[in-house]
Amino acid sequence: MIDLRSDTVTKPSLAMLEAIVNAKTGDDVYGEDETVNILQGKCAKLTGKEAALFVTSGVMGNQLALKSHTQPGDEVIVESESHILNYETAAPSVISNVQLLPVKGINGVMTASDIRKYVRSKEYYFPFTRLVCLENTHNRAGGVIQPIDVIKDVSYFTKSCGIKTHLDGARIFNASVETGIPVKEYSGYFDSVSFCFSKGLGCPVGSVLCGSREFIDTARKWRKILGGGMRQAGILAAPAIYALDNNIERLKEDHEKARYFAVEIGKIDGIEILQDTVETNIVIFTSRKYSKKDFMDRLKEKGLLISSGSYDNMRAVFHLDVSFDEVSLSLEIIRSVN
Ligand code: TLP
Repeated sequence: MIDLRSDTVTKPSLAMLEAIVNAKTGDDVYGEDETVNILQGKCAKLTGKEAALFVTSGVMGNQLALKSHTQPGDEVIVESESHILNYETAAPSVISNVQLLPVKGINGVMTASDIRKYVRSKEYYFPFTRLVCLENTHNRAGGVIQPIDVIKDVSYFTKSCGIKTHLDGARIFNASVETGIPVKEYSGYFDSVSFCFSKGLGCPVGSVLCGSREFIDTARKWRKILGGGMRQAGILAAPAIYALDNNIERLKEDHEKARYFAVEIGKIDGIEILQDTVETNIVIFTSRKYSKKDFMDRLKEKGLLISSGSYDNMRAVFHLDVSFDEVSLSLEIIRSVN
């Protein structure tokens, strides 16, 4: 089976498994896991933040950020196709008691002038606009990279109104290797940033949240409240360290696979690609001939898994466990069912 459902489906490599076996561990609830501490130090440095917190998942990173930045009754501005709004099980309302305000961007990109219109004035009956979240790369828009000038403008504008910013950087390394802009530069425009080890970096588990020391101390408390305090978590931090040292540059290969796939699938009659250009490792497309479910079932029968995107869209995600040959094979399968 060729699995293009997500870059989360990768299995730990032998080298990662060795890192797990050799990990020095301790009880992280006491702050004594050497490997977790090394990983957190590395992530803080990488993002230019004072501190970092290893967490179980991307959702936990985002939700701890929301919880630590906001007060109940606050409003949080997100892009209308963002992961936080669409795939996090309404957690902001459950955990933080905040209201999300979706702002429609173009291809996942909302600008400072889009956001400006939605910032509340100070009348007592309005919620307080506390936080703006961006997503880079943008998943539902098809791995779109947020343009750095847009990020700069959003940062400048939000700072000028005292609004905090969080970056859902689940796939920030995909953006960084493609643009050449360091993760530290991207992160510098935000109060907090989270990113995932369990996506393109190929780890079995884990994400990280980075920010000021005070912010991370608050997030650590909330992580514990949510049951996310881990003990000998070094066995999960070790593959993450391995991934940071070895698996970042190779993301470019995944982008090449995605671009090749997009060009070829675009030639198939009845298939339409969402993006004008594929910027990173995600390709979103629709079939004019079949319903989404029908098309996906047909592919599955022939040995290809893809995922359901938003609305009529289907999604193929490229990662380190799919070879160039398998990309060609998946195109053959798609041609054969179409
Ligand atoms: N995205 C998953 C699904 O939930 C859709 C995927 O397969 O792409 N932020 C972004 C931008 C994400 O794409 C994801 C995962 C997360 C956060 C959450 O990460 P996890 O799954 O580790 O909680």
